[in-house]
Amino acid sequence: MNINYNNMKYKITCADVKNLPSDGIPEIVISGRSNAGKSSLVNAMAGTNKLARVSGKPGKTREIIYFDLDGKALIADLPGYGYSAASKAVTAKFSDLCDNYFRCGRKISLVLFLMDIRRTPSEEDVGMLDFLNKTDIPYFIVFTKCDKFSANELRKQLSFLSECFNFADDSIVFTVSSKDKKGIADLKTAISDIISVN
Ligand SMILES: Nc1nc2c(ncn2[C@@H]2O[C@H](COP(=O)(O)OP(=O)(O)OP(=O)(O)O)[C@@H](O)[C@H]2O)c(=O)[nH]1
Ligand SMILES: [Mg+2]
Repeated sequence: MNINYNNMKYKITCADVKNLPSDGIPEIVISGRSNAGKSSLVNAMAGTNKLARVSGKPGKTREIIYFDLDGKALIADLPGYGYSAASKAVTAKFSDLCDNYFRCGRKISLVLFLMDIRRTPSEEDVGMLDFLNKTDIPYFIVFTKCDKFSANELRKQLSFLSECFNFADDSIVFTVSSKDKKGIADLKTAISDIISVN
């Protein structure tokens, strides 16, 4: 399907799963720990730095932010988990929102599960992947911030990560950089393929 990623627009902010939009078009969800680069990926895919709010401080995105992708799909930018600097109450509120989101029975066409390639996966990352493997929601694992590594370091880290996770299928693993745009075109093509069969 021909999708114009430059035609991505802000749609709605949801603090509660009661207010999620229902447009009947495929929904792509971006999930991962705080600071993994979720909002930056939205911007990189759209070819702008003005769409989603990005911050060096973890915990920037605190609600579910929806973007409309060329009228053909919705992109949901979730709050990150594992934001330890926030108070317990605030952290619980974020993770309740994410939990409720995944448990509310909504049809999700694809999860983009983001991890900063430099970091050893956290317990929550492993938990998220377990959860995805138990459901039938299709997902891609997207390693972000690849510009931080040389080609050699990247190879080493990917082999470490594939041992950690024991990926069944390499075709769902993407390495990207929102900074220098490496891997973004391939990811967009794979997302478009999913949208076209949903
Ligand atoms: N070098 C580099 N930095 C990146 C990349 N992607 C994101 N960052 C930086 O990582 C930090 C966090 O980025 P965000 O996109 O706000 O991360 P997030 O996952 O949306 O964070 P929360 O909203 O807090 O969950 C920012 O300082 C970004 O500039 C990348 O590809 N390369
Ligand atoms: Mg964010």
